Amino acid sequence: MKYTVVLTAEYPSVARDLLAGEFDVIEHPTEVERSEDDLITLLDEADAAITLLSDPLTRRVLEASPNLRMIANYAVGYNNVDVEAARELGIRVTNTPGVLTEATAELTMTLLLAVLRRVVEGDAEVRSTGRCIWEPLHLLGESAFGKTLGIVGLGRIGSAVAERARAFGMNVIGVRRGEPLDEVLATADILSIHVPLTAETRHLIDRNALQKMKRGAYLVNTARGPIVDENALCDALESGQLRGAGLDVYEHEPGVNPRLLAMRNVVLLPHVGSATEETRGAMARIAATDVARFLRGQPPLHVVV
Ligand code: 8YV
Repeated sequence: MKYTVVLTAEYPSVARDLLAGEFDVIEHPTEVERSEDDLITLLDEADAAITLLSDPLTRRVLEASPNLRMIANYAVGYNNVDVEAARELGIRVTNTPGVLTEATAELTMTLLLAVLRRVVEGDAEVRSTGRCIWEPLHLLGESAFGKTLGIVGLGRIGSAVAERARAFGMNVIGVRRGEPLDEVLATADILSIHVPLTAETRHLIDRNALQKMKRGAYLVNTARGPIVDENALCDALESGQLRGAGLDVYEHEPGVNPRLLAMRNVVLLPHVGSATEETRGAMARIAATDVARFLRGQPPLHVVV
């Protein structure tokens, strides 16, 4: 009897190619707002599944999925999985670390530079006027060179951002996860978030933290939205406490705070940190390889629990 692997979305084809033949593969269309009940239905037959960050793998879902022995989460983050419940139920969980470090660090620099240099405003202007207007005081931004970048979280991605920022002539200061933030908040001209979302990091950047930042500083977030109190961020942007923000992630994805949509001093991307062909393909290969290894009785290579 073949094991059944459920793919909860359309992943790069390498995932299917690595699994089809040896296993029964059931592929579902991508769904960014899947409910627990929908997921329970999808996982009914699954011995293993490759899942998206937007799949709520709660205790209820895990308990209601009788055959499920393994989840390969198609992301380095796994805040969508109740890891404690998985551990108790003996469900193996894997993730896709490493292969998205560079892509996410590049996107962080993209957002940082785009906000400082008002790239999106400039693009919108050229398109709407059909003209290239040159004036000495027009669309002035700020230089990254000589600025201090504060990095919250010095893991793989935070360290890769530090390396890139230094190449742009920035001073880089960082704090490791769990260390006090006061100094980095008070010193950074731009603050960039690179910690995972956990109970401890939820609203790590709250109203109080935003108040401790330099007036006119910037915030970049390519990690997870709920690490920042989005309402407090909107207040800080509206009051001028922050001059701008570059965001790839939001507190209530797929929703985006309407206040952010109305601001010209923020650059908003749809959670595309890992969205390069190279990286998404590599993530699919890692997830599928670990599923195959697990179902063959070999240890997976990227174990969370
Ligand atoms: C993914 C991510 O785009 O890996 C992560 O943690 O946030 C991104 O790489 C997203 O998780 C896709 O599920």
